[in-house]
Amino acid sequence: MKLKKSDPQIAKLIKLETQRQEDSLQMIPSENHCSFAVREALGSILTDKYAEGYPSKRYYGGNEFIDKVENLAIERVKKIFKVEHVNVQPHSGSPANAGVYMAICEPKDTIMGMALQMGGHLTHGFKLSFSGKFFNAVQYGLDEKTHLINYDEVEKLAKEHKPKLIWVGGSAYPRIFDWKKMGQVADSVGAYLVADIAHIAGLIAGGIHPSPVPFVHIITTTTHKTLRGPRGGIIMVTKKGIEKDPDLPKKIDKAVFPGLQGGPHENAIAAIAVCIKEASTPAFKKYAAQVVKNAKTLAEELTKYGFNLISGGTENHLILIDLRNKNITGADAQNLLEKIGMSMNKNSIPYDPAPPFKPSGIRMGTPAITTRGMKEKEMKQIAIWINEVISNPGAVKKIREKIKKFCKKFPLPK
Ligand code: DSN
Repeated sequence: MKLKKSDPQIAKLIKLETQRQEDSLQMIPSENHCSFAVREALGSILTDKYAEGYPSKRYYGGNEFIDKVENLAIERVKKIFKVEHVNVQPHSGSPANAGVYMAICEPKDTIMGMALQMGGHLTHGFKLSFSGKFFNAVQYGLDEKTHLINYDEVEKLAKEHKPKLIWVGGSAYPRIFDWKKMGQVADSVGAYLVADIAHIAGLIAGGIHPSPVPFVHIITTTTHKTLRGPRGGIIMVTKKGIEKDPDLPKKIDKAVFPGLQGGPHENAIAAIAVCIKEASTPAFKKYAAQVVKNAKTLAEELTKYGFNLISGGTENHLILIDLRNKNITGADAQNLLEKIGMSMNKNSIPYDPAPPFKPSGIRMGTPAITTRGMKEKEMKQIAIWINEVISNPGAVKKIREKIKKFCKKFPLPK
């Protein structure tokens, strides 16, 4: 039975959310619009199947076709990222990162990651997350002037604390990571180096961002951000990882199942396979390059209007703005921009004097608006509207109407 008939309330809410996405600009940098094909796989009958275990080693029968799906997903990920071992079962990014801890750490081990407030992720050692509670988490940050990772501090802290694991990656860092430097630091203290590429996986797959593969032992990612797939997580082991510990692939698989999860979501795994096939096309390479071109254009335009960009700009898909010279908090800017039809998120800036719930910054990104076909010309227009409404909140109604019309020219993927 169709949803509209069986559950009209939910059907209506889905319709409203579809309309919201169509009529406004999704500029949260961790969001995207996946293809209809990805959604078709995600909504398929594969959701009905239990498949605890791994291909050819399941604890349930009836997995003849499921094994083929999971193997295809694994092979496609191996090929696109050029890695030796892949686990596509983590339900999302945090479970993938938990899998890494479970595979190589014991409770109370020392680990290192970039502080959340500096642009890192909750699971890289933030005190309220499991990673900060169960491990001795040492946090590194950014240079106060340049807002670039303070690699000297990373090296000093690593030498002092001798962590077992070091994370490199983040959620609000607009610059390219120096994978090589991080690799040298980790090697100098014998630590595992894990690249969390959740935000930039699509840029790496599209060949527009350098790959961490030669320098790290493990890579984790989500699949729904720049990679433009379903919500999901992946753990990869590189050649360097296997050279450090030949049992690493086995340890990772054992950590994910039975360590952390039961049955994998094979519908999501099928959708991951579809998204990786899409990400292997020339069209996706063009998309990834356009995401960065768009972010750079938007950054330049906003700078012209006097916005103060963390690190002075961007090299990837995201922009982090210090709003203090505009006399508005990140929370108020988020609400105001939402009213004109731009969805972004309030965000702490490095060394933010304001509390996390009312931080001084706003974070925005170009993955979803680029999927809709927007290019440099549209970024210039978006910057005009951002500047206009922040300078004059009275213009909300007028700009909202314009953005609704503008959105109609850029339909969501069907
Ligand atoms: N929640 C994600 C983000 O918005 O960046 C990180 O996991």
